[in-house]
Amino acid sequence: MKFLIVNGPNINMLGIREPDIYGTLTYEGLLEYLKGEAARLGCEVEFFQSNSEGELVTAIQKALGRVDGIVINPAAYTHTSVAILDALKAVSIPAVEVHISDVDSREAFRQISYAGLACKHTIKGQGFDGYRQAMVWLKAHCS
Ligand code: CA2
Repeated sequence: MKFLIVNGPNINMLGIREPDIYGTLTYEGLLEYLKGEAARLGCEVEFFQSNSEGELVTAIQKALGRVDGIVINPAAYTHTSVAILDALKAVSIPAVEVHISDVDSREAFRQISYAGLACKHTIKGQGFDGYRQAMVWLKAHCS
């Protein structure tokens, strides 16, 4: 199986600010960790991160016919973006939503997820391991 792992705005700042919420691993460190975990699962993986909503929509569209599953942390766009929701619905690729923090125990606005409406499963509050868990879930349910 091949997965696309999509990350939204400010995820490239991981490890630089707010380590109490988002941990101390950098974005590059996260990619290295996930490359290793994907290999252990016997899966291929590619990554995309952008701070721009339109670029995230385009990356999801371009995944059509190329990947078997999408792991997506739309970050702040989770709570605002109908465009990302529509892109996930348009490609209809099995998707799992990941949040590093436990959004349910944070501000009320973080408890609304538009993207999640198009995802088969959501993993919250598991830190960086949530992305690995999402790949495991997709492999078990969508292969
Ligand atoms: O918990 C998550 O993974 C979030 O998707 C992260 C988003 C936040 O807006 C969502 O509500 C929950 C924010 C990502 C920002 O990442 C930062 C990393 C380092 C320093 C500051 C922000």
